Amino acid sequence: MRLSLVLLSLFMMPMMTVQSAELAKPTGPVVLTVTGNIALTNDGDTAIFDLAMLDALSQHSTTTITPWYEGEQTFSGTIIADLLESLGAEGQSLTVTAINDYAAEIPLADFANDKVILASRINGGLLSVRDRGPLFVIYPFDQNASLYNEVYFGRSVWQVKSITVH
Ligand SMILES: Nc1nc2c(c(=O)[nH]1)N[C@H]1C(S)=C(S)[C@@H](COP(=O)(O)O)O[C@H]1N2
Ligand SMILES: [Mo]
Repeated sequence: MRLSLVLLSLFMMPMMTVQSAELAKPTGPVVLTVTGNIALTNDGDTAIFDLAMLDALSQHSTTTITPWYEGEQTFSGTIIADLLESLGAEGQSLTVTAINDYAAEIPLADFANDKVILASRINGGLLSVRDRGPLFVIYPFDQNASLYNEVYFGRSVWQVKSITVH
């Protein structure tokens, strides 16, 4: 009896591993596609997210001056480091691509040094595409003055649609 239980659990283990490598599927419109070196997927070898899935990950708010809006604004959304960790992402950098196909290369070190978010909200309301949404990479410029320059502005991709980990 005990032996058969041990054998059963040994047999089940690889199945459980396979199952845990599956990410829930989006039920709403897909707002983000993540590809590349990730361990968890839900659509072939990619991970696709609706807004509810992004909202279910750790959230953070940053109140800051930016070059794109008048005065201080409060941005909130998913902490990119936590999004990457939740997918078992590994590598050196991200390529973040926008709806208009603008793309920027972001070293993963940026996410270890500062709480960079994939903002979905501005002052509590959804970022519309017209307002550079639905997702905008926001650095905490007001927390770290060394971010307020062209290098990080260029990595501040708005209207984000996909991320590749490599
Ligand atoms: N979607 C998108 N994000 C983008 C860009 C772009 O062209 N498209 N340009 C980047 C660069 S290189 C910079 S310096 C800033 C420029 O913002 P601005 O065009 O409002 O000055 O946004 C960054 N984010
Ligand atoms: Mo730029």
